[in-house]
Amino acid sequence: MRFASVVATLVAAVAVSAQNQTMTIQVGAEVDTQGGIFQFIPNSIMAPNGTVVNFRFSGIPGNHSVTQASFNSPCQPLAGGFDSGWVEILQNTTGGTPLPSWNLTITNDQIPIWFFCKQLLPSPHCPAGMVGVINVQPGANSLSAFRSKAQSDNSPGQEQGGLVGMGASASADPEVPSAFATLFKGTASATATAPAGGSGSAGGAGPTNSAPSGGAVSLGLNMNLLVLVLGVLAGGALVN
Ligand SMILES: [Cu+2]
Repeated sequence: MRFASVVATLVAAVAVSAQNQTMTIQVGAEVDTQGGIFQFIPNSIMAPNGTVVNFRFSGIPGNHSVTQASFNSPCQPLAGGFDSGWVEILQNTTGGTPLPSWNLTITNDQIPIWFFCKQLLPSPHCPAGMVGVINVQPGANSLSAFRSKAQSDNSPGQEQGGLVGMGASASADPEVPSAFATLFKGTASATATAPAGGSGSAGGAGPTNSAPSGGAVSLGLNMNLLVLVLGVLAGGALVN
């Protein structure tokens, strides 16, 4: 009997929230936001089937993802899970431009939908607390337990998921205003924001310039090739 009344209360609560079929989750925050940059706000919602969860990439500047995980591996992309890809937001110089956003529709509200941000720079966001859940099940795994697990995983997985996930799916990539934001999908090296490659190619200029003869030119070319290879290796190291 008591269980039935609890269920009735929950159903009523869900029905109220379902009146508005769109719910918003903020992705990333500002330095001076309580709780810091690395968070989803709110980080836990209850969303019945058909709800459109509108993720708004609002940390400016920032570079974040919404990537599905399992409870047991909070910072690793779930096989067959959804993934927004990385959305990089530069300074919004245009003012008033709509923020990048991504719509995810809930297709199974009987399972918890765990997610995290897979960004590694400047430090991994997931272990810092950038995790969340939709439809946590009462009496089962909690968000606080998920967050605790996340803290011990300092190597968030970088695989790219799809639009269709477990319990939720999107019909399109994030909408990204080109004026001040960019969408990256694929491997992490695509997002490798400058440091590795940039410094590598700058170092290549030295030996080439100091070489007057023909033989030295080919040495210079080889040096450029070496630098290129080193740059790629450095990029790979970043990924790992
Ligand atoms: Cu992030």
